[in-house]
Order: sequence, then C-alpha cells, then structure tokens
Amino acid sequence: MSDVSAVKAALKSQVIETPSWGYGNSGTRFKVFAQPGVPRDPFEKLADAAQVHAYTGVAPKVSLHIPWDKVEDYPALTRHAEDLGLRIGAINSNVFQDDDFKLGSVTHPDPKVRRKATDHLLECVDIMEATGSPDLKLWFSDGTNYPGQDDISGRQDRLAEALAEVYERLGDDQRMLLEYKLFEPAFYTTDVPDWGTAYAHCLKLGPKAQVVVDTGHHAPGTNIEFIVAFLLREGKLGAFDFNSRFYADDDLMAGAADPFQLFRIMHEVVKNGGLEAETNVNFMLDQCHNIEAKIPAVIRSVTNVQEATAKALLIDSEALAAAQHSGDVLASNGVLMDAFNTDVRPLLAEVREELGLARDPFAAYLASGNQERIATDRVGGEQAGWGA
Ligand code: AOS
Ligand code: ZN
Ligand code: ZN
Repeated sequence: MSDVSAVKAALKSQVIETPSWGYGNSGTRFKVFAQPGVPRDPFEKLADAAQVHAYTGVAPKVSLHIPWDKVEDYPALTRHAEDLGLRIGAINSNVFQDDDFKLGSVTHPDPKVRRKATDHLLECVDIMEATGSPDLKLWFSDGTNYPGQDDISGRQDRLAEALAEVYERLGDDQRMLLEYKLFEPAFYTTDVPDWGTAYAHCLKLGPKAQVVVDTGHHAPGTNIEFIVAFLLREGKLGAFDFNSRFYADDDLMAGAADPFQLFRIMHEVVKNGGLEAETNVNFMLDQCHNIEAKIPAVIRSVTNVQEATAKALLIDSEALAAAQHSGDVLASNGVLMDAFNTDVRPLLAEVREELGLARDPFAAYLASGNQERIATDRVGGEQAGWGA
C-alpha cells in the first residue's frame, strides 16, 4: 500500500487492546517491585488504560483476567469503562493459580477437578455476557513434568471434552481464543504447546474457535510470521498477545527486543487481510512491566506496534509481487527492507495530529502530571498486582 491517505486510514482504525494486569505490580518468582500509584482495583486499572487510550487514540479495549479482576457488579465496571471511553475486551480465564490445579485443570486426571476448571471457564462466559466482551481467551498451564506422569493422549481427550462444553455455551457474537505455549509451568509436556495443537482443537470445535499467537510462546528461532500467514489463510487467527522475549516468556514491551520480527509479523497480517475489520483479529498486548513505569510502558508498546504496522503498510506490494514473480530474490528482499528502514515516526505524528492528539504520546503523557497524581492519590488499600 503506497497511498499515504490509505495508510493513515488503516493506522487510525487499528485497535490495540491493553491488558488489565499490565497496569498492576508484577515481577518474577524472585521479587515483585511495588511501584507508587499502582491501581488498587479493576476500576483504577481501567482508569490507567484510559490514559493510554487518551494519548494514543487506538487503545479503547481492555482485557480482564478473572479472578484478578473479579468484581461484585460487572455492569457497573462496564459502565465505568464506557464513561472512560473504553470497552471490555477479552475475558481471560485463570485455571493456573489454585492448589487443585497442581496436576492440571481441564486435563487433570480427577473428574472433580476437571469439573471445577470447566465451571470457571463457563463463569467467564457469564462475565462476557455481563460486560459485552466478545472474546474468551483460554490459556492452560496444564502439562506434566516427568515422563510417565500421565497419559499424553488421554489428556488431549479431556481437553477436547472441556473445550467442547464451553464452545457449546458461546453465543453467536462470542468466540473462543485458544492460546498455546511451548513450556512453563510444565516442563516435560504441555497440553497445548504449539499452534498446530491449538489449530487442531479449534478446527474440530468450529468457526467460533480461533488461535491466539502470543509472540513470547515459541522456541527460539521459530518463524512466527509463517504461523501468522498460515493461520490467516485458514481463517483461524483470532488474536495476538504481543510482547517481546529474549529468552522464554519474558513479557517485555512489544517491539522492544526485535522490532524487525514485529514488522515481519505485521507484513503477513497486512498481506493476508488481517487488518480488515471483517477478519476480526484482536491485537492484544500481554505484558508485565516489572521495573519500568507501567502506563508509559504500555504507551511505548502501543506505538511500537503502530510503527511496525505503518512500515508493513508502506511496503510497495506491487513492486514486491513483481520481484517475487520474476524470481528476483535480492529485489524482493530489498522492497521489504526499504519499508522496514523507513522512519515512520513523522507519519504517525501526523496521524495523531489528525486525530486531535499530541504528536508524541509518550512525552505528552509524562508532561501531563498523571504519574505524580496517581502516586499521591492512590495511597491506602492493597495495590493490585499480577495474581491479586
Ligand atoms: C501465559 O503465559 C499466557 O501468556 C497467558 O496469556 C496469561 O493468561 C497471561 O500472560 C497473564 O498471566
Ligand atoms: Zn499470553
Ligand atoms: Zn505468556
């Protein structure tokens, strides 16, 4: 796409969904570093997400995680979101933080534990109904640590059974997003370890089940953009959990570790129709800001995704196709690299200006005084964190 107004229109319509847990305290198993001004409840998490939206103009949706964001009154939380100019995005289930799930949740050998896990997933569907959320995001920590610990294919049967029950409960405007992850916390087998497993389950379930690609959930060297192209071609790419990794599931800011990889992914998205509204790909972030200030880190992540998208949109697709058809390897690679090496920050600044926003959302937020204000105001109460 080389028509600048079309590129700008695409950038204005891309929605990036931010995660409620990205605004709370988080850390590693070694230490959680508490930060001043961190939200004390889901209402304050939404207020922080509203700041990100106010300065970027493209982040009106927020993913919730249950029970971290459990509230008495979901319609009230939804109204609060609407008052802030937001809407509730994916509902993330949590079947990994309960003693009962030590040996698995929906794949646990004990049917009573499987029932408990599936009931939680159904509760999440109820919360979707109460909040107007269109997406149920499922990530299972299920797996085993030792050879022989459990029956690998038996666990697939149990997984399929639970997924089918939840799928049945979905309404016409609701879908299931199944996330895969190579390892952790299970270290020998994981029950949904890769896109192929997720894809096979989604295919069996039907059109309302699609795959989530979390960019931090692959073995080093995995070609993620291939997976993206394949899933889009099959109509099975439901969403991204964007983040960066250097080692494993690092959950660092999207585009920080490898902006070139993010560009390659966004190229496949653009090329295969993933930015079109009807394809309905949910561009989510799944990140934790352990040592950096959270709201500006989310703003930086959003702008990193936008920069990768802008570069992908600037690829001269006609020149690329011509070079590919003529078998000119160097020319086709050159077309891609020209786009990647373009400084798109002035273009994005113009897009923001046209939306009535500051040209530099990061600087504008820091100058707003909000960070100091929340540090003063949010005293007392328990600060929300990853897992609280
Ligand atoms: C876990 O590794 C996954 O990325 C999930 O998406 C999870 O629900 C999320 O990271 C919050 O912990
Ligand atoms: Zn994730
Ligand atoms: Zn993860």
